[in-house]
Amino acid sequence: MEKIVILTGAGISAESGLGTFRDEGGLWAQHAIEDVATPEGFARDPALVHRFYNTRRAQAAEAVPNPAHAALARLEAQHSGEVWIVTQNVDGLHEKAGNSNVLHMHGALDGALCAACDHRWPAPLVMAPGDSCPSCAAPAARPDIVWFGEVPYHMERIWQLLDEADLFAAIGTSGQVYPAAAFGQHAGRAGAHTVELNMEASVNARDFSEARHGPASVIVPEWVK
Ligand code: BV8
Repeated sequence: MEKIVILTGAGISAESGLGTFRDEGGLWAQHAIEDVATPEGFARDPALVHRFYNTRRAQAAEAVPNPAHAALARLEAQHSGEVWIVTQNVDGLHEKAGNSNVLHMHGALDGALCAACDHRWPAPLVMAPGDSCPSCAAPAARPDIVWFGEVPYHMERIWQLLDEADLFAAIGTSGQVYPAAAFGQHAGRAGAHTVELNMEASVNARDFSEARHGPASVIVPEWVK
């Protein structure tokens, strides 16, 4: 049975109105990465980091899946083999579209994490410095997001999926953040057919044997058919 593994990045959610990171006016143009997406930034100014994620959590709560997300949900429902989505995105749009095999390697906006005891719980829409952990009561609640320098979630399972994939697709990612940026090369070397679906060629386009360029809401439904 053909196993399909799909990596998604911010580009797949752009047409749902959620900002990407490195496009013109993107999230990293508004905030320095080290200030809002590192543990050091959170320690330095937790209020700024909570504001950054509160804004994105509210936007994600309102966002609706676009035809690219819907096409991947159709693919999982119709494909005879397994379909897995490994997403760098922290919005819940793949689940809203109907996919169930979704691995959030960079965490999720709807999750909260205790920096003191590692307890996880559903995040409130608004978080603030000093929010306490419902388990250990420490005032150490943070967004359950993987920041730079932190180890992404589900890595063992992801490498295994990449080793077993017959088809690997990367959708809407600039290929600049590791370890996700290495998945295309890894899957290709393990024997998968690799395809990149993106607005334009990513920095690691050479890792893919096929490329389709254009807006995700157009090229992903065409690719899924
Ligand atoms: C780790 C938090 C160790 C969530 C994020 C030097 C060399 C190599 C690596 C490193 C290095 N120095 C440091 C590192 C490691 C570092 C890293 O890669 N840094 C980079 C900047 C060099 N990585 C880490 O620290 C990671 N941890 O390495 O731990 C380890 C690893 C493995 C095993 C054990 C230990 C942790 C990385 C996670 C950081 N957290 N964000 C959040 O706030 O959202 S990363 C951030 O970038 C987001 O998560 C985002 O998902 C991710 C990738 O960005 P993209 O999704 O690709 O978005 P981007 O805007 O860049 O691109 C959008 C693309 O879409 C564009 O190509 C555009 O053309 C396209 N597009 C736009 N519109 C559309 C479209 N396509 C189609 N249709 C459209 N409409």
